[in-house]
Amino acid sequence: MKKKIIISTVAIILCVALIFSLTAFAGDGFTNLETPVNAENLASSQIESVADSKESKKPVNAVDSDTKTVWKSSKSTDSLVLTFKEEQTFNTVVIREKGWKIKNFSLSYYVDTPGNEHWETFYRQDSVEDYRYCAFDTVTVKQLKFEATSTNGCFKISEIEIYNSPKKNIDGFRVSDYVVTPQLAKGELFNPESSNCLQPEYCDVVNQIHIIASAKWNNEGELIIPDGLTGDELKACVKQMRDFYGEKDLEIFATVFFNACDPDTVFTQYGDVVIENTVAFLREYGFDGVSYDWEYPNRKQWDLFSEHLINLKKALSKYDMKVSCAVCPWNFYMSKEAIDALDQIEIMSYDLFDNDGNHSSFASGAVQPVEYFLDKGFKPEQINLGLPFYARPKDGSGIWINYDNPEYTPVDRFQNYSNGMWFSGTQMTMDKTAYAIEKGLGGMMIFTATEDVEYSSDLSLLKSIRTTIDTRTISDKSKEDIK
Ligand SMILES: [Ca+2]
Repeated sequence: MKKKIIISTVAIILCVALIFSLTAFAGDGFTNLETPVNAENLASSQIESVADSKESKKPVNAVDSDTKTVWKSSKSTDSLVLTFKEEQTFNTVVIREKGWKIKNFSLSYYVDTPGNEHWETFYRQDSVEDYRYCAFDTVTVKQLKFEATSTNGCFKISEIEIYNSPKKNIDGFRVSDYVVTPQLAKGELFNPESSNCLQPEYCDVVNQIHIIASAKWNNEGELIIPDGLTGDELKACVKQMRDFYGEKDLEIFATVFFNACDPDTVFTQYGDVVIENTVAFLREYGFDGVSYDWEYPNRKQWDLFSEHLINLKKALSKYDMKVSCAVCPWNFYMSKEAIDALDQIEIMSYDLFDNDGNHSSFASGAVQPVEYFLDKGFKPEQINLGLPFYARPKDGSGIWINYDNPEYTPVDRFQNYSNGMWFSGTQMTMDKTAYAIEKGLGGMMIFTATEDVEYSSDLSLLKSIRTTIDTRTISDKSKEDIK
């Protein structure tokens, strides 16, 4: 999370993030990433022919199921036409690029209606960057065209894969959002006059809310409700949110900050006290769990923090309450025991600038962060992948633009770059959500839903998440409903 809450901290770490991101994303480390789809690759089994603009033989290297062989384009913009033996139905394309030359690409199918023959573009996005997972509504076609429409020169495609990904049987896919206490306390979230008012459909998408900052530690290990809010008001806020949801699934977490104390003192002198106080606080105010957002522990503090998390989870288990952390894909030293103790993490997979200045591309905002935390030992189901509902400038400067800012909101579902700013647009949001489902992740995290456009708009990011879950998953619960 973070953003405007602690912009100055963000600005300082930005430089560090930039260095890490450039280092982390500068190779072709993910070209061989295993595709998680449980389906046949139609590009290897059902292809009759494949041709580029020069009709050379090399294009076959893009569909030979060997990531070491590549099709190298003969010019900076080029296309590949894949013709199936017969019409194929699919909803997913994976593209693997060696090197990072592609800056815009599209997918089209051929419409052979007599008198109206043409290539119909149904998907467009920006960079490929090693591994690009593209999710879309099912198409049934005889020919598919991949076209790189803007590049930094001749490019190399090692594989194009095509799948008809079946619906995954998932119950309880999490969608977490952050709300801030001032918005709650002022009643903005439920005031139709306010731009921060939650729309009724919010409850159909978001099923977990983290309230920032419900409390801060002081140096005696007490949990202090921040200025501007009384205990009764906080209690009322939690109740109001539950009333808003009625019978619908909802978990509410108290996000706790360490910025009003010396955490080392609390850990070493009040370790047991702060755990007792946390349990009491969560029970008193009606929370389902605690979520930490510590940006950022130093190396030694990671050990103290890890110990705290293990002991806290033990104490909260008695009450069936959860422990969660917002985390960044670098400088992460949590112990394996603490990793196992956590119920979930929210990956802050944004503000991570790639070579194009995109702070949450598919590579920097999905592939790299997910692999990072799987590699650390998290189970997929513990992970919530973060989605920014805001843009950052290409130059990485300290500016945040809300998605619903009319001067910047993308004009169609494929657009991520707008007026010098990088968003994760509607299609990108679908791709990341579908990828998370495919990888078996526990869910998504949003920062934050109040920045979305109206739910009725085709550009609504919340709606994009909902649509992706509906088209890519089926739950035992919904199966029972069908019966
Ligand atoms: Ca190949």
